[in-house]
Amino acid sequence: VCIGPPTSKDSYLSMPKIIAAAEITNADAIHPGYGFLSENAEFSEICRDYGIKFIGASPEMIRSMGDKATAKKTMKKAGVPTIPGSEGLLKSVSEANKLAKKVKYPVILKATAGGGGKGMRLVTEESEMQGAWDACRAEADACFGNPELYLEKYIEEPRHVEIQLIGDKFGNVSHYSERDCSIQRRHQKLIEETPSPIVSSKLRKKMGEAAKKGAKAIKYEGAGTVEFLVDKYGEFYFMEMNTRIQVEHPITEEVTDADLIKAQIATAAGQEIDGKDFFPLRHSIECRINAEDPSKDFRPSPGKITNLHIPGGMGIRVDSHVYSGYVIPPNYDSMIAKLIVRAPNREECIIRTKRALQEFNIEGIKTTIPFHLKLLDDPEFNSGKFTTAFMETFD
Ligand code: MV4
Repeated sequence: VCIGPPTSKDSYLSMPKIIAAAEITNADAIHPGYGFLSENAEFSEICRDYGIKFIGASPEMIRSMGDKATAKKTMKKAGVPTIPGSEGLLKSVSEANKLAKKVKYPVILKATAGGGGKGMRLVTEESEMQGAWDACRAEADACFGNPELYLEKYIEEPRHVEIQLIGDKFGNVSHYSERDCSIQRRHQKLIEETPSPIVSSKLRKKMGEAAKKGAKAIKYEGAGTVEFLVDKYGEFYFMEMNTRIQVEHPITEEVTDADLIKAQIATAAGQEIDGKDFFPLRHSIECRINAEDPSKDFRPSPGKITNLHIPGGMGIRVDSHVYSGYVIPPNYDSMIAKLIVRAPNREECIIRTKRALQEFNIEGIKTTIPFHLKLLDDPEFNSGKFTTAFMETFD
């Protein structure tokens, strides 16, 4: 169904166009994927009004988790560990100064409407607070139309570890263990793995139970992910909750043998789940193959794929829509494929991922494949002892 011109604003982000496509095909439900309208409360609400099942969170859930200060308050009340800081929104810069003194510098100012890295300012001492406050509020207002901020103690060199969940309408919630997404560049994930090299089976159980407790408190339905920061002492703290399926969900499927999209559709259709949890049976790594030039600051590299060879064999999964002759338009996200590899353990998984990346051949455009090959040879990556700061020193 043609939903409009290439510009996303007039097609994939146009609610009337998507609803019209659903109407003319007599669709019972819409699976929103990730990005676009997948976490849009208004769209979730419109689907409900039109009697089309939105395979995603309710508008109320999207709104409550989309406001980060409210989400944090809700999780704290449910007994999920949170980072010390303000109880909700900051009223003034003097309140920010008072709280920063109490939790001790460094602290971080965060936009309540933010998330994913936009609208944040690190503050290392009181003399920086006023400037950071003004800049952060202005950025938050410009980006999200909401200048409200909250404050947290800054966790230095943390790991990003997230827990996958599925909930049903009967209040049952299962967790599917964690994914480690610590390797990011400008808040864009490049590679994800599970299990996390820093998560013991004891910590996995604790984080899984905490995420489930939070999800049950809000009667969460469908697929969701609770993001945690893990500090160098192995303490974990709630950061955000994503009310959608995520790009990196296949690695969870590869290690748990679960089908997360099937579980999403089943729970959206009102089926009951047993609430049992899923634990990793092996290791999995995902490399995001983007049409970008890593030697030119990862700048987008759209255009025609003139020749393509996709790797295969044992433990290799490639999720992609591209083929030889395909033209990557400049209008959308640059991710063109996901290479998802599974193996009995991390060491073998890294070796197998390197083999698959060497076999991958994409001609006509630049991709992140050379970057991944270099990363997988890095001693720090191989040791498993890296943090979210890793990319700042990797070149
Ligand atoms: C933090 C933090 C340290 N301390 N909060 C970045 C994205 C947004 N979701 C929250 N982020 C962070 N919040 C406190 N209190 C460090 C980050 C952060 C980060 C987190 C996960 C993965 C990569 C990151 C890169 C830079 C900063």
